[in-house]
Amino acid sequence: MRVAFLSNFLFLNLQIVFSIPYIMTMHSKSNLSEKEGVKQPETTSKLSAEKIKLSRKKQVSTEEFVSKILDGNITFLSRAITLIESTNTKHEEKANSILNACLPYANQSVRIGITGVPGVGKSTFIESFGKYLTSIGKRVAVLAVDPSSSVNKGSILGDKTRMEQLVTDKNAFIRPSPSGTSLGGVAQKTKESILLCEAAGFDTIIIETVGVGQSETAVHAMVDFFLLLKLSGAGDELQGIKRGIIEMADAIVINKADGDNIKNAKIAKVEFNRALHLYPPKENGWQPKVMTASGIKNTGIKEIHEMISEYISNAKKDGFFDRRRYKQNKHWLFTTIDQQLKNQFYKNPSVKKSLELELENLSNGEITPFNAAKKLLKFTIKR
Ligand SMILES: Nc1nc2c(ncn2[C@@H]2O[C@H](COP(=O)(O)OP(=O)(O)OP(=O)(O)O)[C@@H](O)[C@H]2O)c(=O)[nH]1
Ligand SMILES: [Mg+2]
Repeated sequence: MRVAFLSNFLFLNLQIVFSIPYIMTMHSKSNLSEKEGVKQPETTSKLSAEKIKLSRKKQVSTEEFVSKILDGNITFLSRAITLIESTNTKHEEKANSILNACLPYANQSVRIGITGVPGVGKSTFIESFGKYLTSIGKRVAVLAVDPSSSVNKGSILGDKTRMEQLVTDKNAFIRPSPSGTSLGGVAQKTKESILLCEAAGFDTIIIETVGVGQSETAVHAMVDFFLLLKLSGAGDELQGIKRGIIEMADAIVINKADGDNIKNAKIAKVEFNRALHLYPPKENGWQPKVMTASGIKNTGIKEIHEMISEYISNAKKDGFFDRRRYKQNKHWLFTTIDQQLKNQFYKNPSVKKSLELELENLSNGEITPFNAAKKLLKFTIKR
C-alpha cells in the first residue's frame, strides 16, 4: 500500500515538474500533452481585448456626459465623479472639460459640512437629516472628505448600511470618500464633485468629515455652513476640544440626546452656549448656535434645518454668502498653485539629485538650511 502510494506521489510530482517546461514553451509533444488547457492565456487575452474594444466603443463624449448630468442622471454623475477621482491624465482632461461645461449650472445649492469625532453619530444624523430634507422636497447629495481613506483606502461613508434608508431614496445621492494620496488631493476632488452634484440638480450638499487631522479645515473651506457634532459627557465637554474647530463651527449640535442622555445633553448645551459667548461673533455678526438632536430618534432635525435656513437667508441678503464662496474659491486657487508648484519642484530630477547632496551637506554641518533651500530653489527659475 505504502509503496503504491509513494510511487503515485512521485509520479504526480514528476508530472508537475515535467509540465512546467511544457507550459512555458507549449511546443513539447511529450506524453503529457493531454494538458491542453494551458492554452488558456490566449483565450483570456482575446477576451480582455474584446472587453477593451467594447469599453472603447462605450466611451461617452463630454457633451453626452454634460447633458445627462444636467438631466439629473445619477449613473452619469457617478461616472463623471470617477473621472474626477482618477489620476490618469486622460481622465483628468475629460473631467476638466465636463466640469467647465457644468460650471454655469453649478453653485445653486446650500453646502453643509458636518464634522465630529468617530462614533459621534455623523452618518446616523445625516441619514435622519437627509430623509427630512427629501421629505420636504429637497434633493440631497452626501459626499465625504476622509483623511483615513488615503491611507487604507477605506471610507467613512463606505459602510452605506448606516444610511440604508437614504441610499434608496431617489432624491438622494451618496458618494463615499475618494482615496487619494493626500488630504489636499482628496479635498480638491470633493470640491469638484460638489459642482457636478449641483449641476445635476442637488440643492443641498452635505459633506461628512471625521474630526481628525486637517480635514475640518479643508471642509470648512468648501461649505456655507459648518456643523460640529458633539456628545454630552460628564460636565467636561470643553476639555480636549480644539479651539480652531469651535472657531470654525457655525453651530454645535449635542448629538445622541435621547433616553438617559437627554439630561446631560441639556447641561452640555448650556455649557457650550456659555463658552461660545466668549468668542467674538462671526464676520457676518452670526452668533453660533448650540442645539440638541438625536439621529436615531429623529429629534431636533427640523429645528436644525430651520436654523441653517435662517442663516443662509440672512447671509444671502447681506451678501456674505457670495463673499464667503469667493473667499473659498480664492483659497482653493492658491492652494492648488502651491500644491502644483511643490509637486513640480520635487519631481524635477535635478532637484532630486541636488536635494540628496544638500541633505548630506546639512548633516555634515557644511551648509545652513536657508542657504541649502536657496540653492535648490534656483532650479525653479527658468534661464
Ligand atoms: N443613542 C443614540 N445612538 C446613536 C445615535 N446616532 C448614532 N448612534 C450610534 O452611535 C454609533 C455610531 O454612529 P455613526 O452614525 O456610525 O457615527 P459616525 O460619527 O458616522 O461614525 P464614523 O463614521 O465611524 O466616524 C452607532 O452604534 C449608532 O447606532 C443617536 O442619535 N442616539
Ligand atoms: Mg460615519
